[in-house]
Amino acid sequence: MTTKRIISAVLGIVAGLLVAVVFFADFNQASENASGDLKSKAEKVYVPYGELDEYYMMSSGGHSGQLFVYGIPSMRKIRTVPIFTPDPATGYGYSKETKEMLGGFTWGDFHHPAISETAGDYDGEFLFANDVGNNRVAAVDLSTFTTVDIMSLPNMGGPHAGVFVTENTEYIALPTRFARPLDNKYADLDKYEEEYKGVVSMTTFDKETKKFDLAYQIVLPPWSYDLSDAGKKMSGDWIVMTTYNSEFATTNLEINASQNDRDYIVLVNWKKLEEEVAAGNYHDVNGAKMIDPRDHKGAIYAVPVAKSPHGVDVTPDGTRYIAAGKLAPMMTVFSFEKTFEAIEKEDFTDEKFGIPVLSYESVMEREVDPPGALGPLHTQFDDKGNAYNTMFISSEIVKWNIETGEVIDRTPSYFSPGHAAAAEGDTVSPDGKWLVSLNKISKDNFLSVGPSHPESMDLIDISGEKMEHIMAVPVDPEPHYAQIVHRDKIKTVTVYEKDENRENSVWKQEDARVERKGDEVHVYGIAMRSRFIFDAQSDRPDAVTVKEGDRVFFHLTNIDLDQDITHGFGINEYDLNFEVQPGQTSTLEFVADKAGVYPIYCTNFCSALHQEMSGYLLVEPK
Ligand code: CUK
Ligand code: CUA
Repeated sequence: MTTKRIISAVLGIVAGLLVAVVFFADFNQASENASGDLKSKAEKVYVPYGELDEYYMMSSGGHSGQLFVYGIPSMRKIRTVPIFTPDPATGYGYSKETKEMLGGFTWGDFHHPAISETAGDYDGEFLFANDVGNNRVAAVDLSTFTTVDIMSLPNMGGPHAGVFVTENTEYIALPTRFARPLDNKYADLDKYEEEYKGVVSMTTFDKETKKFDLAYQIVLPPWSYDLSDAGKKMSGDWIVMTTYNSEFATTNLEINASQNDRDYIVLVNWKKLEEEVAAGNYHDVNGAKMIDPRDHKGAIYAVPVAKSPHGVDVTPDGTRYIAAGKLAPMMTVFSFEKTFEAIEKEDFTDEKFGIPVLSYESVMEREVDPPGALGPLHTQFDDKGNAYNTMFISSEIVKWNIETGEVIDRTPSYFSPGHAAAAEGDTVSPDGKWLVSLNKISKDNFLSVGPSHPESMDLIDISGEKMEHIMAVPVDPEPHYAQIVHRDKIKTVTVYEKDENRENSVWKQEDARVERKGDEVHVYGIAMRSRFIFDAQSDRPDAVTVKEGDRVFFHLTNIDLDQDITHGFGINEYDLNFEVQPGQTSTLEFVADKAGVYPIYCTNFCSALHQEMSGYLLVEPK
């Protein structure tokens, strides 16, 4: 065995023992919990029929590429919203518009939701999502809970460390996870330090057109970035990002990227850079306006942080930023005031890639190290000046006071939490009500479904001095982060507005028609209870005849302007299915490459005569 291998093996055994010890400890506590006041716990989560949950929880779906929507406190799942992944249940990725939006990709890896903010508070209008798998950012319109735009990001290696939004959603920021050469260039791994780069994408979103734009990017050292945050109030012009792999390891990262005692937090003044970009001070790289720290003094700084941090969060009042380290068992509180002073005094110890490094001592306010708490990952907040940290390895939530560092309470989670989400817990005004621990492991807490177990989520009441664990529920892979928003902030529509000028829409039955343009067939059709009308002139208005090889477009408008009267549209044996919600117009485009007779039917149960809502596609052989 090489020395490295021995170290690796020893680390593995130690980690395994720790996890085992923790699990046994947790099970003892679980049985103690079971003898507690179960009735009052049940009452806390029981939402009587006819009443609604107080909060929405918007949870990332990880590599499912979807958004999971839950009600809190009942923990009932309300909806799956497809974002990066096709979804036959809603026809997402099958209709022309959504297929184009997915851009040919079949999955995404969604880690961090961010609800749009006004003055540092959720405004409930849009939700943004990152795709670590295929370098994209997406927006979900929270009036319809549908994905409205997806943008690909150049020069990125997995935008893991976002999304997070600045105070008034000026920017939706996405730092990369893996370093890559810029501009899709090839460079050998031996050239890692010189040729590979970390990149932060600063994107904007227009609420009117519902479209993203890539405002600019910042090129950074080839460190790896983890979930980061925007400043608030006094720090509102800044974003803070944690990094690891200051070792520039290119192989065996679990050992090689964990050597240095310190990694870095990078601070960026986005307001300053915005001015620089407006003044044309950038380089064009692969279609992006690229900012290089070496050319821009006074906007980008680094602060040393305990090794291999996994996240950094700004306190609700915006005065501090808190980092937690996977390998250093503590939370570190940094002061923005001290940071700004050190910058003012140019109190720098070093420079990395043109980035001045501040001294740790000059900006650090406090290290919080609860005995035996291991693997702190992410931080949430309540309304009383307390922070809540997930402890991945010791499998617990630690509550502590930000001002004093005093540890107030600890409660086990079942098991190994990544993020936690508190009610409005990352805004300027947290509610201090519920905290959901998003766990990587459920062990045998649920009925077995084979070798792979579900992930789990714990609901914890944080309204009192002591935390109270209420319940655990299973969840599909894999929530990383979630946000919990008060229901009053979400304003959904009941139907899509009737718009006579909408492209391809048909509102009067007599206007339904089939138009041929060369070998393209355009059907301007209607879906209504309980029939399709494709061609009002035909004596069989629900049948369409095309020739083999034709390119067929079904433009379908749902003219039932009543909520929840959604119609589906499936073509038997053609592997096609999409839907039109009330008042919506949508298009299905395909090539009729199979001759024969193919039934068309409504896939979404819409009325007593839903079964009769059908027709035929007749494809004449060549
Ligand atoms: S990460 Cu998964 S638990 Cu992508 Cu924010 Cu920390
Ligand atoms: Cu329309 Cu079923």
